[in-house]
Amino acid sequence: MTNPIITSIFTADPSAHVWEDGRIYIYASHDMDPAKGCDLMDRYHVFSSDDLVNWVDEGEILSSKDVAWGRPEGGFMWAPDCAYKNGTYYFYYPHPSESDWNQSWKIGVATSQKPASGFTDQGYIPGLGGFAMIDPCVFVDEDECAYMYYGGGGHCQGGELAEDMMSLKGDMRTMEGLEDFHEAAWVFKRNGLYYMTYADNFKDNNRMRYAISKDPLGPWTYKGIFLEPTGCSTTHGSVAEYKGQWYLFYHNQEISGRGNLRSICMDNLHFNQDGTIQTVIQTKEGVKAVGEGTVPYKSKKTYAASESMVRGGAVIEKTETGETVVNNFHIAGSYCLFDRVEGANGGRGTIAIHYATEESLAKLELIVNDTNYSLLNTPSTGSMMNFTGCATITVNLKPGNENVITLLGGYGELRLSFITVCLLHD
Ligand code: FUB
Repeated sequence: MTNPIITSIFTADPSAHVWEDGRIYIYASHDMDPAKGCDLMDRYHVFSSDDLVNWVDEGEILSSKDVAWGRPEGGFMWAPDCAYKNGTYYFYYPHPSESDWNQSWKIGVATSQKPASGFTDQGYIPGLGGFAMIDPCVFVDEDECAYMYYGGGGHCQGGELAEDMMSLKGDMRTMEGLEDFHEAAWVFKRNGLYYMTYADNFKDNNRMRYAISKDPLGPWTYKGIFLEPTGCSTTHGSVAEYKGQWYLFYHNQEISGRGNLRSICMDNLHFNQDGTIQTVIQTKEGVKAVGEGTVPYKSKKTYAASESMVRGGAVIEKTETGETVVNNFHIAGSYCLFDRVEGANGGRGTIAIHYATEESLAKLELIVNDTNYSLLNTPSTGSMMNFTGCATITVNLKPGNENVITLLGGYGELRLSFITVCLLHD
């Protein structure tokens, strides 16, 4: 596995947590492609792994259309976080309630009994929000007390959450001692010490800084910069320990070269003897596997294309090795339609698109039944004969075998080999 760790869709703002099932989960925001600034960000996806190398897209857990109190025009589903307490997962996300978005930020909460599906919006936390107040982070301490941190525009606040995890216990207060705070607060604990990490205001290339405290609500002692610019105008990260090693999760714009089409990454994070954090080395190689890697799929089915399934300029052809593939996806209007795709009892299915392309970043537009999943990345495999490319996304399928998956071309040259659909356990 290399960095970025998710390549098929653009993701940002990773919040990583290890839950009771032993897997590590990343709650990320989704830079939808084609990008329209940050306003089009929508549809949070969750990714899970038990070896840090094989990541499973657990699918979409919430979109702006699920938020009854939200901004009428939708979009603006910015950096989220998730917390677990007494058998319930609480998903926290910043979203405006009005068209005048930056004046009307709220912190919404959706809950589920499962870590990566079944979330239902519960409204927003009373008393939180306002101008530029974004990026919630919830830290649950060893004594089960939960703390909310959030902020933007140079202002960071923290406070205790009530037992219901959806209201405040007292007042929020300004987090004292942070230097050059911009946004992206994240709190974790190690050896009895609380750490707050955050993005700074470094021009056009934010960095990550951190501060420590013996109290979860500060005051904080500023300690320095530990992530230099990633090449992206924003920076946003989280820190988590998994199987005895600490990691930083962050985003860059490595795949797209654009600050509004970002990709999540992870690298090792090391502490010095005195508890200070060493500067994180950003690598292309990523981290080493920490296990075998199991995937929570209950079935897998392969679908190949035939003459009757291609239209608009797309053609079926045989490769040099006799394999049947679809070509001419570079033609606008070309498409390949797989009908009668099994969804069994419905629920989530991971679609894996197997392809070959010479282009650095060709794309396919994916439509499943009535839902447009927008553009999927199909990065280069080096040649139109090398079919090692695999673009994946998890979507919702209908029960039965009447699902229709359409792949639309017009975004670069590639050859499609086949697709697989893996159904996930609910
Ligand atoms: O992704 C939208 C916004 O950009 C986040 O809320 C910020 O932290 C920055 O990453």
